[in-house]
Amino acid sequence: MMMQQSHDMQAFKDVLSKSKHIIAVAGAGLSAASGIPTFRGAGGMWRKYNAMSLATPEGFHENPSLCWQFYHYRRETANKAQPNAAHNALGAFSLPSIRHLIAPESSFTLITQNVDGLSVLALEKALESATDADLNVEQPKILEMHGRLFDVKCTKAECGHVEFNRTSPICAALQGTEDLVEANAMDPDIPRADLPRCSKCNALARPGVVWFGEMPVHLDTIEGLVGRADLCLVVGTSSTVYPAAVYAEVVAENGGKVAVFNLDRSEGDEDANFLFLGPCEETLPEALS
Ligand code: BJW
Ligand code: ZN
Repeated sequence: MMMQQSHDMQAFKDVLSKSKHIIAVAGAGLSAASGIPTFRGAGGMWRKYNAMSLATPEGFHENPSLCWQFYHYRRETANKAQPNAAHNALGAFSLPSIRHLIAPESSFTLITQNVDGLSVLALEKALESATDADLNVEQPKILEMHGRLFDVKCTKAECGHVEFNRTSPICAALQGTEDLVEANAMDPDIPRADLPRCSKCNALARPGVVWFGEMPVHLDTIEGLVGRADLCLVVGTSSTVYPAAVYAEVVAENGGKVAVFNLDRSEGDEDANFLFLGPCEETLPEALS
């Protein structure tokens, strides 16, 4: 029998209140209201820039100058951005003291594909009003599966040094190049010696994000959480990039429920139990309150 899809917020809240192992799988739409461009769709970055030159290890090694300018631009944009109401709703829901009023005795982890760090900032803000019970929770609250924009990673395998670095600009040679990126007129010739270097061994450094063909991070933990989840919220993702694209499907196959929050239709949303079309910065605060 065909499943009837619901758009009823109260019916969703009833399911939420009975769920015990809740996960959210988020994508670029979560940060759209914070002024961070998405990748696909109208205005998406992969419409204007070549993903294969900028978001693959091969593209980086071919031309680290172009790649670093793109990630410098992304760092500058993220540095100026603030969490929006959707990040804040997820941040508050991560605190047991708040969540247990909505979904008693449940666990919750946010699995995000975003690299901008805004969910972490929102959680830090929520933790400012946390109770002791909130602080003692051991389970991971946020898993940034595509890495972090502000991690800078050594390209030398023997070194492997990774450093969290929010410096703006990350090096003198990149200063002002964000305007060239905006105009899609990047300079392909910044000498390697002038690009970010490893602070330990001085080899060329790279952004600490996960590119196409690379293994996402925290996969073991994520697979464990997906395997036991009884509710999966899919927030602001086109659900076209693997492995994140399959998590909702796995939860559904295991008998769990899926709720999609997206501005527009997305891959596989016809199979979700709940579909809330609209800006997640509006739908999510209502759903998680
Ligand atoms: C709103 C909104 C609002 C807007 N409110 N909503 C063929 C078949 C199957 C797989 C493959 C294949 N060929 C290659 C692969 C593997 C590849 C892949 O999936 N490719 C596909 C393109 C086909 N995947 C990989 O290589 C991954 N690694 C991997 O598979 O390792 C092997 C392995 C893993 C596990 C088990 C076994 C083996 C790595 C993928 C790395 C992706 N990297 C990027 C760049 C990261 C760094 C950076 O940020 O620059 O990650 S690409 C880009 O896409 C970025 C994103 O995280 C990712 C997902 O995009 P997202 O978030 O969904 O954004 P959009 O723009 O697509 O969608 C935004 C959505 O928001 C839209 O739906 C809007 O409607 C919505 N929206 N405003 C609500 N206000
Ligand atoms: Zn190094």
